[in-house]
Amino acid sequence: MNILLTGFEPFGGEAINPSWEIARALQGQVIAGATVQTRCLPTSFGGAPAALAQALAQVRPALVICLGQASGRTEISIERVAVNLIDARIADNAGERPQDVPVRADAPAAYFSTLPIKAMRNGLRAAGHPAGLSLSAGAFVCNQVFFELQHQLAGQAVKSGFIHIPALPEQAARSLPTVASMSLAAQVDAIKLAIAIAWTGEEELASAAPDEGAPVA
Ligand code: PCA
Repeated sequence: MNILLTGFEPFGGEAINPSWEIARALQGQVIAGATVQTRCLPTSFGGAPAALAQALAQVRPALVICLGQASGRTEISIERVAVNLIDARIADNAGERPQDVPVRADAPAAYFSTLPIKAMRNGLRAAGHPAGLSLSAGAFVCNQVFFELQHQLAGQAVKSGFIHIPALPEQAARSLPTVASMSLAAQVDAIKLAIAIAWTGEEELASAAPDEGAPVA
């Protein structure tokens, strides 16, 4: 059994993207009998969907979690919904900045995560990791990949979804105004636990959702 865990290339002028650093750190780990296989996706609208499709075909995962950085988020941010919209506020790594176009013209307006998101949030919090649910993955490459992921796996019995992660302390130290941050070690621990809950856990449907969903990527 394989678990696919993806991260992204650095983007927006950064030299590092913690989403890929986390994935790299977990490559090959065995979690409850399943092996974590990782891929680094290009932060470009033109390149990311094909790279994701290739990763799905090669790894044939039973669970997929895609990671992306959203500087400014204050917590491990488990995305609920991918929208069929691209509206880039900055250029991607290929210099493209598409605006007000669908991810796929022939697809629904949105897809929900099929991960046990509340069980993941509750489990992370119980273990001491700041975590929450998010109602928007933004309209940049992360949302595109999340939408593509859910579209490409629609109708299959493969749980899949997206998690945004905050800045690293060294990134926050360079940003003005400063933003919330979490060390790479803490992020790795949190994502490892999130994978374990997603892989083995059931959804906690009745669990209350505190106020969540405000910040976007
Ligand atoms: N974050 C961007 C794209 C790549 C990444 O790590 C986003 O939130 O869309």
